[in-house]
Amino acid sequence: MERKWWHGKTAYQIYPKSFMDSNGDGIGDLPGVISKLDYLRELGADIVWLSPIYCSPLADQGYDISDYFAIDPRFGTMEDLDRLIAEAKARGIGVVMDLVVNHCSDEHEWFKKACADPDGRYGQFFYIRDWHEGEPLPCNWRSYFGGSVWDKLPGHEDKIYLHLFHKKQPDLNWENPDLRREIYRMINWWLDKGLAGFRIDAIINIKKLLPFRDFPADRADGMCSISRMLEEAKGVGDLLHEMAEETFYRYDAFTAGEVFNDKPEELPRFIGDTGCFSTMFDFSGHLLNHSERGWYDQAPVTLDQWKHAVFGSQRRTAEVGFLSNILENHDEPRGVSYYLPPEGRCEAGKKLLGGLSFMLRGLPFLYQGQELGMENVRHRDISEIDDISSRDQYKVALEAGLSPAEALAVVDRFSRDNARTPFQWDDSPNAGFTAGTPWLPANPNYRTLNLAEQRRRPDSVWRFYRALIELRRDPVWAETVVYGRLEPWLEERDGLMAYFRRGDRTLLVLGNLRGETQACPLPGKIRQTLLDNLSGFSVENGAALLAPWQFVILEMED
Ligand code: TEU
Ligand code: CA
Repeated sequence: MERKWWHGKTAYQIYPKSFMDSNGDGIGDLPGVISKLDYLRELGADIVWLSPIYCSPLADQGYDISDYFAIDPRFGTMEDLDRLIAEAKARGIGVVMDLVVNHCSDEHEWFKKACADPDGRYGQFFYIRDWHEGEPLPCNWRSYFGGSVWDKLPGHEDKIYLHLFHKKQPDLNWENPDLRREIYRMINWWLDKGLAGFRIDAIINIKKLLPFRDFPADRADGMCSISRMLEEAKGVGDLLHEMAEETFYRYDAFTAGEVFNDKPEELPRFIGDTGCFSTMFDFSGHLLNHSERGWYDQAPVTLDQWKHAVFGSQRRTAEVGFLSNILENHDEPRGVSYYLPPEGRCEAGKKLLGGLSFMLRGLPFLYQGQELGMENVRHRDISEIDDISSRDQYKVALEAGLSPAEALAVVDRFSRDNARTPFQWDDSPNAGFTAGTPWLPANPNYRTLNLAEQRRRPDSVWRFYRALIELRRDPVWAETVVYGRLEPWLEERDGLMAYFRRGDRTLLVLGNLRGETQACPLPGKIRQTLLDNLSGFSVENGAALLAPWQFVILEMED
């Protein structure tokens, strides 16, 4: 495998709206991010991904872009962004932006022109079809946020357009070379500004199954999940390679693909040496227990399930490339609330989960607040939820017969708002995020769970994450931590997650996934303990006695 400049880095996702508000309007902004660059440096982040800050009506929190070349005034100005890129660079941090090109906003001028003249140039930028009341739709696919993927084209009684996501997110027609050229021009314009690269949104969806057709319904609404068409659609790799050649390769840019529904044979073309992305996220944990029926139908995920899922991903990619390992992002609940059983949601458990994920082979991607062990929030009423996806899933749960209280509990478990509450800087009002009223209330636990408190305490979750990042950059360990082969140890043993990292040194990572002490047989002699989330362990008869939720990184004799 060819070595790349970004392999040894640690990446960090910022959700700008909820990171730091500089002007008291309750919305996080770019000057806020700039004011925290020293913090990011101190933590050890090398690559920072900003969720969208382009002009947007914020129907889907910025994933609905109305102008790819402008910053939304709520987030700041282009000057702020230029300053952010420059000041980050001065601290050795590369800025990565979100590339959202499966769709744009219905308020983008392309879509407005398409509505004005569906048969003209811009009509071809979208999927527009003739349709008359009473006729069947071109296909029965259910949009990701509920309802049909088809809606009436504004201003036309007899035309409809396609949107796989919200109706304010019309899909762009990637079959059209004219559209593709516009997109590549835009990407290069940004890379010329000095971006380190992009996180690429929902990208598998750019290839549609044409001609459109129905699939068997999977819910009472008569519609089917979009995954059905993604399984059949062929040729996304060709589009992605063209994009990479026209843009990313020319700049040696870093790209992280948000890829769901990939096919095994596509892996080398996606993240191999000449792949169209640098890396893609490992969503195997998030896909566990997934149900097409909806969130209400998903059983809680266990740590043992998670272990097998990530080991599976490691196996599939060992000879191919680098995955980006995540526990959470802006679309997911907080990792500690999702993966840890209630009795494990303590600081030891949070460090255990963080350490096990961070030490996998691949690029560690932290999500803002993860380094503090931020947790899910509880809501009293669905009206407190902002996220469109959660509101849809609430309805789905009610329709399936759950009571409002049960449906709300489901939403609390999965809601994207869990990740979107303000970053908890300190115990001052609104967690120190804003001097005004935050657009989404802070998690009330900020009074005890916050950065200022964790900074003061040597055994905090935050200090533990810092130690993990330092280990990854330490020249003594980097070769092994970054490139070392991952080899599971005692893989079939429930309640234990253990693996070797074998490089120029041999590390053994051990995690006790249970709230009881357990003896873990050791494969050899320990040379030293590099990291421990508790305070040591004893060895009896060649086995390490691991305390509940204990996590250790050991150097072993070869
Ligand atoms: O998410 C893509 C995606 O597939 C979503 O359906 C995701 O599974 C869902 O949000 C879970 O509730 C990306 C972005 O990360 C997300 O924030 C956007 O809403 C979406 O694309 C549309 O741009
Ligand atoms: Ca602001």
